Amino acid sequence: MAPQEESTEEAMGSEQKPISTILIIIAMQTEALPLVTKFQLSKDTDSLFPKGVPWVRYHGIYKDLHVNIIWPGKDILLGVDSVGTISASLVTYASIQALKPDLIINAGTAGGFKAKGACIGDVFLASDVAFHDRRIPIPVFDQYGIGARKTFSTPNLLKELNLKVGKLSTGDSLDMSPHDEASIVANDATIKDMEGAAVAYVADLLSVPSIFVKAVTDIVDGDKPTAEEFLQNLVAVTAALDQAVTQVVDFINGKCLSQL
Ligand code: FMC
Repeated sequence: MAPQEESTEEAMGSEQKPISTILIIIAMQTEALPLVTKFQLSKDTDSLFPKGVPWVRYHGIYKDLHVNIIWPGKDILLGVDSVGTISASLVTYASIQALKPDLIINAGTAGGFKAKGACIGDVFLASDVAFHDRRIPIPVFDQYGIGARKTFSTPNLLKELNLKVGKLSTGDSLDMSPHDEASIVANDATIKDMEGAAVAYVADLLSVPSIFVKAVTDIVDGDKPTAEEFLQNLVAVTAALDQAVTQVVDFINGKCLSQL
């Protein structure tokens, strides 16, 4: 058999075997810890990651799944969660290399646009992701900067769970400059975060399907200051997020990628 045919068969095989290993990438400790408890995961003692990095892996068996929660940890100098695209890309890359997951779930909080139907506490499954702070006004580089891509399609999961669907726009700021706003509108986004499109880029690069579960902590086009609203709602909205992620994982259990 020609090598090309073999690899096609292999690829089809992985679509049809039950999902075995999942990687849940979560930027903030507050979001991650309730899920660590829920899935009864333990902290990795013998880190897969290079010595000295703050990245943390929690792992264990939940139902028929090897579940890994990866949290980029606290910044070594400042002691705050390592949010944003750089840490998200690095941990996604290192975790895929080490764990060869069947599926990635990027779970987290996000800002939502009420004009597009988002409310505080809503949980979204992103249909598409793109960046809003990588402006390169040269033909084709402009599209590279935006980095728009579709997420892995999960029609059955959507039918089963009560999640909203919308496009996600990612950038490295919590606030929104007028430039960012114009790009977010151009991206047709309903929700805005600081990691999603970066995780999607790395997952695509290494051919791992990825989905994005995002809960709305703040209304970007509302009248409250974002940082204040975000901090006020973080804990309560995290409960909704964690409930949705548990439902997603329960749905995935025992299924193949093609059944999602
Ligand atoms: N804009 C951008 N990011 C976020 C947001 C908003 N209005 N609300 N919540 C978030 C997410 C980001 O993805 C970060 O992980 C964290 O919460 C805020 O630092």
